[in-house]
Amino acid sequence: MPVFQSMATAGAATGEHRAAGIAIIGAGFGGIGLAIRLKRAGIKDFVLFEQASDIGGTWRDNTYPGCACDIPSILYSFSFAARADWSRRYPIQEEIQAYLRDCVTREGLWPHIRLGVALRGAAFDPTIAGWRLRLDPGEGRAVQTLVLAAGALHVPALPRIPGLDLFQGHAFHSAHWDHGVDLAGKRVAVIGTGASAVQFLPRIAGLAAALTVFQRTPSWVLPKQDPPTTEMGRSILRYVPLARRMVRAWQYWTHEARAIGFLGGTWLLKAAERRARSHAKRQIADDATRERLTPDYRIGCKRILLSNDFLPVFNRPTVTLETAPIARITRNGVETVTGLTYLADVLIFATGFQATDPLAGIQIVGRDGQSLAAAWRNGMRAWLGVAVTGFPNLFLLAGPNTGLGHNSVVFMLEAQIGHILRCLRRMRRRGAAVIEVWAEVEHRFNAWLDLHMQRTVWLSGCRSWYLDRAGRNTTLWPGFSAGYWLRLRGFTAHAYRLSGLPPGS
Ligand code: N01
Repeated sequence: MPVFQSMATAGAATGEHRAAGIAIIGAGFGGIGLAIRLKRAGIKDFVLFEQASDIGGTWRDNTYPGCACDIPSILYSFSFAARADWSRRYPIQEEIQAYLRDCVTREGLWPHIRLGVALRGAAFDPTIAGWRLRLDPGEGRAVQTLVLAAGALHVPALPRIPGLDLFQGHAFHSAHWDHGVDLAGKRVAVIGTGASAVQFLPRIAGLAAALTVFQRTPSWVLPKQDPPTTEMGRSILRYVPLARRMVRAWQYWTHEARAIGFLGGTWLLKAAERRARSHAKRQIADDATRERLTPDYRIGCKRILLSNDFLPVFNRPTVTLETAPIARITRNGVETVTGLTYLADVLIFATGFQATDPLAGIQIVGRDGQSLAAAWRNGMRAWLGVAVTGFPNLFLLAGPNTGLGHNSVVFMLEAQIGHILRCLRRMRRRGAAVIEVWAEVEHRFNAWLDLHMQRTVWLSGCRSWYLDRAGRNTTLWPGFSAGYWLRLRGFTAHAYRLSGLPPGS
């Protein structure tokens, strides 16, 4: 079995020259969750490096008006750090950010966190059985285990439109909202109508003197049932843990059932489309406008959006929906291919993130001198999103194919965190210096993944950030999240090779 034999070259130091400790890169949901579990497990030799000046990840970065989550609060939080006093069914950005900061404080994690330190590169060094890190500001550091928890939706994507740098007004990306720009009375142009735009457009539509929305592809929009929580409800959740667990379980399984549609249950998707159409009918007065806002692809192919106030934005006389492709950006506006120019004082890019290339800025060099970028030149691949062959002692959080379109990604992160802990424990128990997923195991898993992906709605013929340049879905899990959890549960010892073991073991 040549694949297995090739791993014999994985050198492993023994004795006193081994690197020690764990470096976690990124203090968002994933990094913080892992840090909590490590500390509670009595493992203290870990550092969390965060390039920004605060923790929170995407919930720190995205501060656009109306920013909120489309997964209920009780699910979009750690099962091991439950909170009862969410103000609404769906959490708003400020609350999630406060929750994460609260977790860090309560769990005593601040001493483990280094803010303002970015990982620029990391190379696996077999002589120390660990990773040599290149950090910025410049310091070198060696650790045994590296966990990349940088997240999937953190590198803003700017469209390749001619003239981007010509614009003389204020321009910013929705993920870096410029709160210093007052939109009142301004001519505002917004490019993109995805999950972010749907949330902030209703908040700015009433402010701007004229708002032009450039839509390339319409999104399916369903109503958002988002009532505020009541004092009694919050008290029950706070004082009756069983009730909290039951509500969480109910929310989890009702969301989980939605996967049936994404995984081939077309009847369920058709029912959702009917609901979205009648939602649009209730909300958009003009038939022609409604038609332009109605997708022609199957619901779920792109992320389904939840909103009660996005579609009515287009009933306003000051709002223009432009669906002609953009030809160029000029000094003072946006020009379409039809020759129309929309003058703008402010240009907002709601154009999403580089989800299929999230680690592009970090040079990771594995066991044989191969970089992760080279290993992923034909698209991201990992074993269950957590480990990559050729990259020993490296774990990913929110790695390839671990995103969800139907349930809470925090659940997926918890499954990954539990798995990493089991790997670390086993290494420590066996005295192993190196752990690496077998190439054959990763290969078989990806063959399974590609096969199962075929029947999903995400490959039914739309353009979305789920797909990479080659049209392969490298972002979503093609199954039930419970199935993912089951696969990572238990140590799955067969998947890994341990080396650098003490003599005689
Ligand atoms: O980004 P998007 P987003 N010319 O990629 C358009 C998460 N999130 O920031 O559809 C014209 O969805 C593009 O058009 P098209 C969530 O997972 C979560 O809104 O590619 N238009 C699209 O309309 C979400 O899915 C929450 O044809 C161009 C838009 O820009 C993810 O983040 C809230 C263009 C990009 O939409 C990303 O959402 C917010 C061009 N050249 C975000 N290039 C929660 O509630 C791109 N577009 C948890």
